[in-house]
Amino acid sequence: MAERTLIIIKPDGIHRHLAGEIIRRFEKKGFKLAAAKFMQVSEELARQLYAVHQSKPFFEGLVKYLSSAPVLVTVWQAQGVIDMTRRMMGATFGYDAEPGTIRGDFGCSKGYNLVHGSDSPESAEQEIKLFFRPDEIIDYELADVDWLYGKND
Ligand code: DAT
Ligand code: MG
Repeated sequence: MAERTLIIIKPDGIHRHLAGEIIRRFEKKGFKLAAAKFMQVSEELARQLYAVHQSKPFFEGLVKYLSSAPVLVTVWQAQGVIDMTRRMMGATFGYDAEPGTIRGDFGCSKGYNLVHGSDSPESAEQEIKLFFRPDEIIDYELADVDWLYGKND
């Protein structure tokens, strides 16, 4: 099965009306949407998602940020989707991120950065489990799959 990743449109993405724009980029790239949930993340769940950053000075602020307003949690599927989505998101903060990336095009904050994306197959698997039951992730074939992934050789 092709790789999956967890992408969260964070509170600032929702409040700044950028959810559609962010989804549009992943959709047009050709990734398959496998799950989506609009929700308010509890502080406890935010702590679990960001557990690797527990000891960092910004951890508490990060937990507050993610749980402060609703988010749109999505799962996308494609071969190599983790690396591609990370590159499409850009560097962690908008002031460093290249133009053309999501963070580079829409943000310059030192705390808010619009979007979360898993950074490895292992973290993707763990993170997806935090937000979705197996039956909430939909397996289906895109109608244009041959045109999307076809090779000219
Ligand atoms: P990324 O979201 O690019 O994977 P990360 O995993 O290193 O970045 O950090 C997770 C989140 O923590 C990030 O989206 C924003 C926040 N963060 C990271 N470094 C920070 C810092 N130096 N100050 C404040 N927040 C930070
Ligand atoms: Mg990260």
